[in-house]
Amino acid sequence: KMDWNSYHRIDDIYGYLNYLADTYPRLVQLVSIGSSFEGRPLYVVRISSSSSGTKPAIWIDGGIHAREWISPAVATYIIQQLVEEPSNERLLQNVDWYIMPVMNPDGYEYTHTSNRLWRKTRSSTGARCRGADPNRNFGYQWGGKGTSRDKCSEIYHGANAFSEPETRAVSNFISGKANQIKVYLTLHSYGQYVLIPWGYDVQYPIDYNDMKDLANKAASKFRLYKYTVGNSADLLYPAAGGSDDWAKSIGIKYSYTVELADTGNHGFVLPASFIRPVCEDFFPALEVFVDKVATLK
Ligand code: 0X9
Ligand code: ZN
Repeated sequence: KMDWNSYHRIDDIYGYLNYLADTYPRLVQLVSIGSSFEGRPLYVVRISSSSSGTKPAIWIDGGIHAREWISPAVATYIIQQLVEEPSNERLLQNVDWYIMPVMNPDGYEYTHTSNRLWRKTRSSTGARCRGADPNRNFGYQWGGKGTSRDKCSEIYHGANAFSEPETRAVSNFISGKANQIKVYLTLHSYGQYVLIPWGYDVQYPIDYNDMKDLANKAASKFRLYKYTVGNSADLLYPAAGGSDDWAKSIGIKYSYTVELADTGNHGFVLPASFIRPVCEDFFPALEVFVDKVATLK
């Protein structure tokens, strides 16, 4: 089973997802949307209280970057709360959920076995260095600012857009549901930011103010950690080929990158004692997205 007092290996996480799907078959479907480079399944958890299910949906992913362990921990916590906590039932009333807790399972496992600070996928590049940065590999403004064609770089953009099986599977799955998915949230660490596109350059979507209003509302729910809301390229740096920009580009209006705790004291190596507080602090913000989706026409 699962707990949020320690970080877990990929097999434990996948075991938990399978357990939930077996235990709550009317509520939870485990969809394998493809295979990672090393052959692991790429799991999306669909949570829906209706059997005919096409309510507007919220997508959440974690674990794009291997070393950002708090991200899969928060994503699995959200799944647990939505499925196993009866008081959260109203979050399922008007909304379907697609949650992919570990988008880059090969990288995630590699940070447990070999290199705690690995970031990228584990695909072979033909060169000495493995892997592409999945958050430079999406097909919008691919290869632009803040990316590298050096295969050994941490921000290597890959051989081409969607060269990685992980990003390709996600883009195929989301593209097929682009009309249903109203909110795209991708969980990263660290910095305590809610980042708004565009990320490829200091550019603002035409509906930037709508996006910022919703992000501010969500951020106002945080009690323990203070998150800064703003444009991604402004607050961090321009970086092209990100998943948030791609989701925005295909018409998902409310697309955000959340950089979870902390602000750099522990950075990527956040102690396990932070998992519960970060999860519990984040969860109430989801209500804000649910309310928005439920009232969209
Ligand atoms: O650089 C990234 O990919 C993200 N930061 S992280 O420290 N988790 O690596 C920020 C991505 C923001 N979005 C875009 N630049 N599109
Ligand atoms: Zn990241």
